[in-house]
Amino acid sequence: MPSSSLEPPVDAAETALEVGKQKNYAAGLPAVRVSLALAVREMGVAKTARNLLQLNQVDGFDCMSCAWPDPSPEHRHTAEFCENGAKAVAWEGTRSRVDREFFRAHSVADLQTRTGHWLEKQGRLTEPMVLRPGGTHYEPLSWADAFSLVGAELTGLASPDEALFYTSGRASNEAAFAYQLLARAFGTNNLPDCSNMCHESTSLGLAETIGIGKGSVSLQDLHEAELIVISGQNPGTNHPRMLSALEIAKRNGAKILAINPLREAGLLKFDNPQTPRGLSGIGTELADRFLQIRSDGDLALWQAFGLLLLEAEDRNPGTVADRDFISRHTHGFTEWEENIRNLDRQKVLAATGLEWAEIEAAAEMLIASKKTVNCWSMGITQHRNAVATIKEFVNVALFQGMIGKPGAGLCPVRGHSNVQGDRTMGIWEKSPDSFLDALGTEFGFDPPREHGHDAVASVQALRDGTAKVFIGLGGNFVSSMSDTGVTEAAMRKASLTVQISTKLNRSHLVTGTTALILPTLGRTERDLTGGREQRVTVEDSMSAVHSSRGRAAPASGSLRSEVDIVCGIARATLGERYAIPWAEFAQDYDAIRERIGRVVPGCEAYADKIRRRGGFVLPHPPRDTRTFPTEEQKAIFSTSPVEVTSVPEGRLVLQSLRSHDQFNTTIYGLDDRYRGIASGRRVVFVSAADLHELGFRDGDTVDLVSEWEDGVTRRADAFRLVEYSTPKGCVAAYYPETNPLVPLESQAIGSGTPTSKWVVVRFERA
Ligand SMILES: Nc1nc2c(c(=O)[nH]1)N[C@H]1C(S)=C(S)[C@@H](COP(=O)(O)OP(=O)(O)OC[C@H]3O[C@@H](n4cnc5c(=O)[nH]c(N)nc54)[C@H](O)[C@@H]3O)O[C@H]1N2
Ligand SMILES: Nc1nc2c(c(=O)[nH]1)N[C@H]1C(S)=C(S)[C@@H](COP(=O)(O)OP(=O)(O)OC[C@H]3O[C@@H](n4cnc5c(=O)[nH]c(N)nc54)[C@H](O)[C@@H]3O)O[C@H]1N2
Ligand code: SF4
Ligand SMILES: [Mo]
Repeated sequence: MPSSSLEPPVDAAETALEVGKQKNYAAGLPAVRVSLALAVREMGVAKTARNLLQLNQVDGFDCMSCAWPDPSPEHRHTAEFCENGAKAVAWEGTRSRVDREFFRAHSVADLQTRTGHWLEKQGRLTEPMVLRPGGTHYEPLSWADAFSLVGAELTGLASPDEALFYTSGRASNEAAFAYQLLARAFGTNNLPDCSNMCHESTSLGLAETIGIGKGSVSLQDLHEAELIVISGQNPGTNHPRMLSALEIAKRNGAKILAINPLREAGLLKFDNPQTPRGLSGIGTELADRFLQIRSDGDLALWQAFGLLLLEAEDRNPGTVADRDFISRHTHGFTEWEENIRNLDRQKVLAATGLEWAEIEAAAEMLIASKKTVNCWSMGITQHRNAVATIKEFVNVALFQGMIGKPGAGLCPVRGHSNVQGDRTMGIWEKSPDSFLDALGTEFGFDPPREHGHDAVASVQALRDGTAKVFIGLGGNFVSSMSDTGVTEAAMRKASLTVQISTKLNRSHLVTGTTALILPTLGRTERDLTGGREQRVTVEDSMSAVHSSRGRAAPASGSLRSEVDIVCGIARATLGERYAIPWAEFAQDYDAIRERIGRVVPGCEAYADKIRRRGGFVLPHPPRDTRTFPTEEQKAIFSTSPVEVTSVPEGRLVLQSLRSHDQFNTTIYGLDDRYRGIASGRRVVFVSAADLHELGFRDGDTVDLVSEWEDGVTRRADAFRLVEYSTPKGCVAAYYPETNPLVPLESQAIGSGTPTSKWVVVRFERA
């Protein structure tokens, strides 16, 4: 079969690629230097100072980068942000603009040859633009015309289920609530979101076991923990302020166990640039033990931990297991114990690539700890066995009674700053009946009950012609989704694609017959919708909800807020249907918050609660009262078989991950400082043993070819091999460049998340 992938363009500057030494610490002075240099270049000196001083402050705006929580108001610094938060602010606050002259000068065909980095670097979008059927260039149009165009297309569909309402995790709670209401009042649950590609496995694994798909810890728990386990996460790059929390925990005596195929700098040592110690380079050592695990070996590892904990309990009854917790609060312990006692150690060694003694030493850390926090991110969720792995985390936590007590708990670390909030607000293709009932009662209609499409199913529906309109509330669906070739071909079959965006990206260029760009305000900007100063609200990774208000002048006078745009589309599409007061919503976001308060569980009196200094924390029954809202009203022990997934001779397992200089498909620059990469992104990190065995050398250029059961060959060409410390058989390269290699149907079991961390590839000499 021929290659299925269109190759996204490659940056000409990549020829300057340099490979240096991998770092063994994160942050320090370079972090300050790099972030300030980028901020000043993009925003100028005065705006840099103004913006950064409001970042994550109680009366300022919430960092739009990751979902890491803020310390309580009294513990906040004047500079409560990290290098990557500063980069995100600078990127949004840039002085560059993409206006109608820009689009006149650049045809869509021309823009398709540019990289994602180049596209976003051109600056902020300034006014609504349309690409008409057969058109070569985007042209300006009025907001009124843009809304009627969307309304006409949506109302002309044969079924509401032919429309897809995608959300990226930056949308505020108010925008998200209005958006899901629009989709459901229109008649569909097709609400795919970036969560489908991200922490869906977490949401499912936790909902099925503890009854709620969210983490059970607060920042305080992290500070008080005796042991913090960090699996499948690179906090130094992706959640940099987590390192401050780890530093506090270490000072309080915590131990850290890190589990990762790569020895990420931010897991090893933190030089906190806000302390003299950090600036002098003394810093804080982080991981006390590091397990360099093979890809997707975590399920087997945690079953081995389970076994070793059971055996330790046998030796010293009552010292490891929390019998009281198990008997009062859990279900299924006996089956789990039986499954674990039969564990095949050889399978564990094969799956993890670790020595039994290393696993034992790590298990000793769990055995010794009375307060363990278990953290994870994409290295766990984007695997075929992700849901089973997360359930195994839960098993071990339940055995030791680590849920609902201070200093302990489960800590999935979310990605996008408001991805968790969007879910709370009903951005979910599978929202439960209880939510739909409340929504229907509040607005006087019967919401559709049939589950909608998730991200993968959305591509399939476009591909198969059963979906025709795609609306993106933020994000860059084309580049963030798996199987770029298939996804792009599917998007081109749409009749209309609409992107509500701040910056230009590939999703504006790979479009349906008609395409719209609707430019929106960012978090940093003053929102004067309805003639008054509006604020929005967001929820972080630890369920804390608070408000966010930007102060900067908008990038252009024509920008509209996300709320205003959603309400505009709703009015043009639904008119007076169900008498939903869209105009009032856009006039005063408190009108939306009032409805949120009546529909969303835990948000009663929402409009009042978010006025509290620092906001409020949403209820979480397992954390708060050790009640588990499952069918059994107990936490569930589950059993899963361990599969050792082997790959054919000469093949390798590729994981796709983030460099230090990107936020998802937003590429700030071409460096990955901690991994020693400069001026380029087309690299593959590979072990010395694999290089030797396959007959390649560091510095060789190869094409990556992925192999999947459908027999289709997917390629991504011209990557430089970089010898690196990674387990034999496991290689790594950046996303989104490697998305052409991830087969659409390669998904995590149950959650449907693309297996971005598990792609079988071979190298071909370029
Ligand atoms: N600066 C910055 N911040 C971000 C983002 C960004 O792009 N840039 N993205 C945001 C988003 S949306 C998200 S979801 C998060 C992502 O945050 P992370 O999950 O930290 O992101 P990745 O770069 O995908 O890193 C995955 C990590 O998992 C490890 N890993 C891969 N496979 C396995 C495995 O099988 N087992 C184990 N134990 N580890 C494995 C990898 O080596 C890597 O360290 O970050 C958020 N924050
Ligand atoms: N191979 C591979 N693929 C992956 C992953 C991986 O690890 N490997 N990770 C997955 C994960 S975890 C995620 S979360 C997804 C991310 O998928 P998305 O959320 O779809 O992608 P982003 O790159 O975050 O979106 C960037 C765009 O968002 C727009 N934007 C920025 N700020 C705002 C705003 O305030 N409002 C609006 N309306 N628009 C804004 C800008 O136009 C920008 O170009 O990618 C997934 N894809
Ligand atoms: S840790 Fe995340 S939320 Fe905090 S400042 Fe850094 S990027 Fe922003
Ligand atoms: Mo994510």
